[in-house]
Amino acid sequence: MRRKWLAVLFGVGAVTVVTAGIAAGVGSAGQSATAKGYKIYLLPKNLGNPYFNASNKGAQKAAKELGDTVTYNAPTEASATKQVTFIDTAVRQGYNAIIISGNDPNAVAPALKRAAAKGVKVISYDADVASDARIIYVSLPDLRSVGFAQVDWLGSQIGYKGEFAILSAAATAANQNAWIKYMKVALKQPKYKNMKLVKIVYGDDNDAKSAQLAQGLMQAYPNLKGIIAPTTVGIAASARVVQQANKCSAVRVTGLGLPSQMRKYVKSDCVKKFGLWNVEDLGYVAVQTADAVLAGKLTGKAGESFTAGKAGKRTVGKKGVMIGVPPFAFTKGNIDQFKF
Ligand code: RAM
Repeated sequence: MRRKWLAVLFGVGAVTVVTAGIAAGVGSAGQSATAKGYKIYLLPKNLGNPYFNASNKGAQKAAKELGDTVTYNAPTEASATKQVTFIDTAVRQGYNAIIISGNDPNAVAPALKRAAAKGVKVISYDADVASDARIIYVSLPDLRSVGFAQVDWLGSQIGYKGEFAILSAAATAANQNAWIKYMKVALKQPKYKNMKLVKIVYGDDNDAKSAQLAQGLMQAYPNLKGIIAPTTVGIAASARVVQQANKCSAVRVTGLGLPSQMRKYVKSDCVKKFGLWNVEDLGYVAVQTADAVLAGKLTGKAGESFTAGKAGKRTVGKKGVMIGVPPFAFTKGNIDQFKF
């Protein structure tokens, strides 16, 4: 499986197989008669982020199918401290499960443990939280592959040579930090020896802040050849800034982006290649998982598996990590196939 995903990630060979995604195909036919009516609280890093809105679309489809209710709410700022208030509120309001993408794995852990002590089932998705503060992490594609791929996407566009910077999300986000860690591992390979990481900046998944940081990077590093933004907010802001500055070919932008936000930059040849996964499907699988935990079908033990509705079989791995979705790479040749 992993090898196939890698092929998809690095090339574009198998992409058409999964074009529409699972959630996109879930319509009224998927509605089940067994309305259990669980109340699930979906708590992303922040509101107003198109990535999480897309995850909510898939989440609502799963909820409809299962007869559950999903409430989607979060702070407007990608702040862990602010997420704590939302966790406490969800508990007070009698939610049966919380699905969270953490802005900081540890800062939200005590509140999540308080929730668990009251019988609330805690699942993380997208960005993990401390492993003892959740039952299952519905994970993104293999972190190492995603980190390595981003370095290669940039390298292949700049002749594997020159200075580049990383524009990330919150400095404490577990998903971004894991990818950055693997980018640094990748950079030790001989293939990348002439690529130099000059700076890492954190835009907190705030569009204005990320744009300002991208501008600052171009000013501070006149020889900058590229920006890797492992965040959908950061890559969209960077592409906009670079295009406005007429620097598309001088400073290559890549990383993780939503096809819907990046399409215009790809069409104008400003951005050549970037990646992500089907984020609607991620939300869909997360709700399916929460429902299965609530129904007692999953306890988070390695080796357990279940059918995540139309997404098919998913298996819990070590430390409760369950890969939710496979990765994709996007280019001008395939971007129109992706609607999220
Ligand atoms: C942003 C968020 C999210 C991340 C994507 C790639 O929308 O930081 O957590 O998974 O980018």
